[in-house]
Amino acid sequence: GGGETRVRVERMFGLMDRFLKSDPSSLQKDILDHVEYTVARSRFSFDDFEAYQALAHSVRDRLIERWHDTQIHFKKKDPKRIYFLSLEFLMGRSLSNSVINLGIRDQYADALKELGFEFEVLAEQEGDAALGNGGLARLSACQMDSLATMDYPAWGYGLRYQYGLFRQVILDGYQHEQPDYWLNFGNPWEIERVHVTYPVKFYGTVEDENFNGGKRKVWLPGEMVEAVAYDNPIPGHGTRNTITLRLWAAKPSDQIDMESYNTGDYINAVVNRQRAETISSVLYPDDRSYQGKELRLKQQYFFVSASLQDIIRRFKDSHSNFDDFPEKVALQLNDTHPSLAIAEVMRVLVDEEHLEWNRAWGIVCKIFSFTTHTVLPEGLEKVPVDLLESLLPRHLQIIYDINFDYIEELKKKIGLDYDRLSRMSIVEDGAVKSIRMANLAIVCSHTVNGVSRVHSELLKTRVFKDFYELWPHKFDYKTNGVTQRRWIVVSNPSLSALISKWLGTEAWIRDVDLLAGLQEQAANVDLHEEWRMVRKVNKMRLAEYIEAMSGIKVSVSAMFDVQIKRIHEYKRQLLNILGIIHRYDCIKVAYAILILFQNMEKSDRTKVVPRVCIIGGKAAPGYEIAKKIIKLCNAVAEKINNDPDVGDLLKLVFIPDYNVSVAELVIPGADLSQHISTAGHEASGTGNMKFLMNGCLLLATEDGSTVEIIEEIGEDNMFLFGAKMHEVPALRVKGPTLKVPLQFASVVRMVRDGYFGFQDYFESLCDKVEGGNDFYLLGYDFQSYLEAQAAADKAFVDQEKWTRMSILSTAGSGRFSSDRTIEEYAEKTWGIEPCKCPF
Ligand code: CR6
Repeated sequence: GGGETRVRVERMFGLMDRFLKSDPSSLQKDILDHVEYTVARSRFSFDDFEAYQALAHSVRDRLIERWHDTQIHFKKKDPKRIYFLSLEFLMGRSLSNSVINLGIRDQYADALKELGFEFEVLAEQEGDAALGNGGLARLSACQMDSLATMDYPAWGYGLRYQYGLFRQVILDGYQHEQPDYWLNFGNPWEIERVHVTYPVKFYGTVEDENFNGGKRKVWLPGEMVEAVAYDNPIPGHGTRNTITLRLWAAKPSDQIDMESYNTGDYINAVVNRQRAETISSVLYPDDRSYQGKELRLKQQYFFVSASLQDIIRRFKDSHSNFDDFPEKVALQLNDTHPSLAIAEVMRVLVDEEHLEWNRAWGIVCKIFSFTTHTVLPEGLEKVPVDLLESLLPRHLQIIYDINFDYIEELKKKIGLDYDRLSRMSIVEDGAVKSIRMANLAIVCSHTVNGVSRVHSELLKTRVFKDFYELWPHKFDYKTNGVTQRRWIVVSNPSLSALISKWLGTEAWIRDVDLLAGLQEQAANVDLHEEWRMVRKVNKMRLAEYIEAMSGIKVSVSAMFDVQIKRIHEYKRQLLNILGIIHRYDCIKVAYAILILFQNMEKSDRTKVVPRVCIIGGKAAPGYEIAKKIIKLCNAVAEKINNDPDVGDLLKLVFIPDYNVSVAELVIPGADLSQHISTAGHEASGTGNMKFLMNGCLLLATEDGSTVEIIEEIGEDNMFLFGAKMHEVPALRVKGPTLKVPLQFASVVRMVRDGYFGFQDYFESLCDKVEGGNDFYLLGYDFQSYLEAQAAADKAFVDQEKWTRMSILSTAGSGRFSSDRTIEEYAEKTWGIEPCKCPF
């Protein structure tokens, strides 16, 4: 009876503390318990990795408490929720970030010290969760941190790939890809929800069925797999709120296979079932273009279908009328990758919930917002109709129906302009008939966001011009941002402490605009000294890493000049390398003069500002030119680093396997960083913001979000160069007739002539930038690039000036926090409000 239940509940409450304690001895006990019972090692004998595992589990326990409380609170309040659908999340490591956001980093460090362990050393044991390619995926991760910190009722949904982004291994200077089977050592940051599963269906046919005196469509699928939820708690900073990143893994379905099981070949039947798991096995490593592969489409539908079943189930728990759906649900499409969600919502509402088509359409039009991350029309996904028809026959019909109604409406508005109608159609009638996913997303979303102001301008005037003219109100932008929690507090603890000391508060960690307070101190000599000290310590840490990894010794008094990002022609790592060759050549000439005249004065050598050039990044496995750029970088490095004439004046280091953790180490140690894409090609860029926050000066073109950085810190505090965005199209038309400086021809000649070896291999690379083929304008921009580099050298010699510029960079970085981005999305696009879980 009721009495018995109460006794039981009281007993259960009595057994547990309300919250886990965070004093040193409680932490120590928890860690040792996990050594003994979770990791199953003896507390008298365990190594660093096992200590890390135990530590991680004790943090996880604390995350789970807050996460439970938050979920209960959300359920009780039932606010409008934002569901962030993304095929990629680049979370990196979780340990340091979690304890810092929970506010118990120092307690843990003290507790561990007494046990004979260093927190930092254990944190290094953790591998990266690399479930994404680059900027788009890390942006999703930063935004999750902001959503949690700002108490928004948010869910992230994605795929739990068994293989993250490939590991890059450099052999003889060439990139090789190795699989990243990251779950091998277990993942303490996820919670497997064996009971949160949904069936996902594929293939089959669509039939007509009699219904209420009419007909309706039923999809008879041919294959079914199970989606299993893995929840990753995302803690906010300075709040109890801890939200969920729910990643789906594919498992064979429990239901009896629709293909016959009774053929007698039991072993083969089981092996076939197991193939279901391939859907969530591997992340596509190409961030350039859509491949039209069936597996990719399966991944997209798999995660969309499971997420929507979950979202609709949650909605139905407390609502019975779908007309309330838009008041409770906002669906964010991170690029076009999840845009099948549109057709899936229509299918569920019409086919399963039996809403009328027009009523369902009215709901769909209110819930989706779409963010595009690309400038190139080639980058937009197009799904071949044949592929869609076989994999998702009902969805194809729905898309055709949406398109039919939309085109009829469109004709009324713009008349029978067939060119325009066909450009704007969701269906492309080309050589391969296909579905334009971006058009689908634009037609069905209430808002289309770009990722920086200039990106949005390009969308409105070029990529989506037709749509902008039709629906100007739909188009907006939210300039990207990055989280200062990870990119300053976690990765640069000494700068973080320095900032708090000089601002007299730690409040900037949640309210980053306060960083502007550093401006008034930018000339303070005491701050200068401490600032330089912090930067030097970070450079030493980076120098140690470089030596451990490559054997190259670098001097910390040299300028550390960094370009780390995916390797792409438009990002122009090649321009950087050619600039380095030029610098090398100048040093050689100066050396020759020195020998000739035996006179230091006559030689420019003393004027050379020593540099350590650092380049890192992965090339998509099928991207030949990008791979050649990596090889060229390593070939040039080999030559320069072993040239006794050069010594400490110039070093070139290629950092292998660039990922989030490497970025956390490199960014705080950089003096100068390069963001040198051909103007008009980088939709936003987010690396520039991370360097800016860390007081690294930028050498950059006026592209993407850099344009807005200039507005914040002023062009005097950075080194700008290159053709402007509006000049680029005309320059391209001029192509072969463009004047290219002599120095450019001469460095390319050196590569062509085999000065760095591998003459044949590099030929096609040289062809890409000469003879009128220089699409990315390396030759045209070379002169102004060298001038910007010279300006950086000059500024670096004046350390006082440099330090002031560095402080002003950090001070001006507040606008580039993902907190600001998320607040804009919440208010302007999603219409959601904070829902704070009480302590
Ligand atoms: N490659 C853009 O190219 C932007 C990020 C995040 C990118 C980059 O400029 O900062 O998205 N685009 O918005 C895509 O991934 C399609 C990127 O990371």
